[in-house]
Order: sequence, then structure tokens, then C-alpha cells
Amino acid sequence: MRLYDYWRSTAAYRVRIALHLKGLACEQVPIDLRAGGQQAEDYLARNPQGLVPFFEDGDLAVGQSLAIIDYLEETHPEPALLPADPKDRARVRAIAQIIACDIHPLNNLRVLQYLERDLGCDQLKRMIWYHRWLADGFKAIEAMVRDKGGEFCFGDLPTLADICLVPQVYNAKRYEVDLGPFPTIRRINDHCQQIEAFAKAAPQHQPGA
Ligand SMILES: N[C@@H](CCC(=O)N[C@@H](CS)C(=O)NCC(=O)O)C(=O)O
Repeated sequence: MRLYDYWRSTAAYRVRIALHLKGLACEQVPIDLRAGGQQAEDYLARNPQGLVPFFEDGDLAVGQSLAIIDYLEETHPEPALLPADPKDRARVRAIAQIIACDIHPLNNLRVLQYLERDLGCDQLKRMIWYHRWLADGFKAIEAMVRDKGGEFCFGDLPTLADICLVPQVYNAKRYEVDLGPFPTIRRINDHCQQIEAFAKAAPQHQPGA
């Protein structure tokens, strides 16, 4: 298995957590997003979308973190990243998708760069934009996980929801979001940090950090 990633990419961070939770060895190939490595000709030939993560396993070559994690889940079902009950699976996916479909795409590097370079937003407006969409999503998740009593987003085992949440918390801190209004999210994130798979996947431990 080979993962094209960038140490600070939250989407790649999700895949790294899933790989470590499942105990799977994977070669990492760093793509330097700040230097535009995602737009290099040889990388685009591999992944025409010009984003990380990108993943290869035998004759499979695929992007999109959630598709990669689905593949890992289907090919290496243990430990499961989704609960057994279909209703619970839907609950977990709903949290993961708030992050992966509603927060992250609005706050991705290319979107923030577009706001600044093409639409003339200064850094303050860029920050306001980031904070707005992050807070919207986190407010919903906080309400969904509060009073559930589990150590993770859903129950006492890590799931796809935590895999998406932890990288987004990392990114929120990087953009100096006040996490005070989200005590349950903070508690879950702190708990995940104690788990080896999450710790090993953390940005500061990746090549290029
Ligand atoms: N929906 C995609 C998002 C991938 C994505 O946007 N990756 C970011 C890093 S977190 C990226 O490569 N950004 C490069 C850019 O914006 O130019 C996924 O989940 O894999």
C-alpha cells in the first residue's frame, strides 16, 4: 500500500488514522502542498484531481479519503470503523460527513487561496470565512455528541466519526478557532490523543513536518 500525503492535510490525516487503527503498513509519499506538489505533472498524471490523499494498493489507484477508508474497511474489516447496526452506522456517517462534506470543502487550501488571490479577500476576511463554516459544523456535532456519555463520538470505540473529527480539530487549532463552546468535542479529541493509532497519525510525526 502506498499513500500520497502531506503532513498537515486533514484528509490524509483521516486515512493515516484508519491505517494505524487497523494496524496496516503503508508506504508514505509526501506531496508538498505549499510548494504546489499537487499540481506537478507527474502527480496529476497519477491523480488528475490534484489533491491529497491518493492511495495505491496493487492495481487500485484512488483518491478521496472516505473512499479510501471504505476500501480499508471492506478489505480489512477488523477492527471495525463503523458500528454493526445500520442505524448506528448512519449516525456515525452523519457526523463524519458534516466534516468531510460540509466543513472541509469550504475551508480547503485551494478555496482559501482563491478567496485571497482571485476575490481579493484580505487575511482577516479569510479567517472570518474559515471560522464561520467551522463553527457551523462544530455546533451541530457538539449537539449530536453531547450527553451521549461515550468516550468517543459514538460509544466507547473509535469510529469513522472520530477519524474525521480529530484532524478537523487539529486544523481548527491551527486557524486559532476558540474551541471553548465545544467542550464535548474537546474531550473526545483529548481522549483520542491518548490512543496510539491517533498519536502515530498526527501531523508532527509525518515525513516533511
Ligand atoms: N474530499 C477530498 C478532499 C481532499 C483535499 O481537499 N485535500 C487537500 C488537503 S486536506 C488538498 O489536497 N489541497 C490541495 C489544494 O487545495 O490545492 C478527500 O476527502 O480526500
